[in-house]
Amino acid sequence: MEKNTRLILALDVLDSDEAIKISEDVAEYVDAIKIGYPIVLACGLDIISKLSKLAPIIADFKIADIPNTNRLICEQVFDAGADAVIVQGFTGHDSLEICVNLAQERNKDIFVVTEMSHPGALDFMQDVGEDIAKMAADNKAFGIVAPATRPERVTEIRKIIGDEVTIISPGVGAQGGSASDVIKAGADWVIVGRGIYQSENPRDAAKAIVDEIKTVI
Ligand code: NUP
Repeated sequence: MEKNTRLILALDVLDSDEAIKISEDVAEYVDAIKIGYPIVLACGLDIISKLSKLAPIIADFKIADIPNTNRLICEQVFDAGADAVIVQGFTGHDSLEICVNLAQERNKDIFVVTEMSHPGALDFMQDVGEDIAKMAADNKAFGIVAPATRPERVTEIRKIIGDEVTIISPGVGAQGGSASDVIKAGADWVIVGRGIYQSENPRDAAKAIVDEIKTVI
């Protein structure tokens, strides 16, 4: 994934034509499109190969299973045309390692969730966020998913993982986070969903975020 605009579109829409139209409109301003359960359950796995013509695809399935099942899921998702998969870190090193090994064989990327962006992440996840970040770096994951709603945590996690591991950060806009603040805090990319696809003009919304990011890099 090339670091160019530093914006990733989270495409949580349920209609295939709408998904393609929005993606075409914003393609110039995004380095990747993140898809997840909502769009795949509504439109089918084929949507990945359709969208992959417009941008690299990150499959946000937050995989969280035993190593063998994780591998089977990653194989299906890579076969469907995704360039990267998001996995949960709390399942431990062996569940992660098998995904990273498969991704390396296929020239694909794995992102690991440390602590999520919503308030409930403080109930259980935040306490293990640093340990998960360290495990992700030790196992040579391509990147971490860390919360734009808590830029100070992104800075903490950056200290743990160093500069080799990337950080993609959701929570900008609808969840209250700021694109420029989290980039300053150490994120490589921001992930934005509703702030783009629910706006009247998704292309202008994407451009505005990219322009904001440019003011701090
Ligand atoms: O911690 C996370 N927070 C989060 O919002 C991890 C995620 N993967 N996401 C996803 O990012 C979420 O599922 C959605 O697809 C996107 C944020 O969308 P929005 O709040 O910008 O609409």
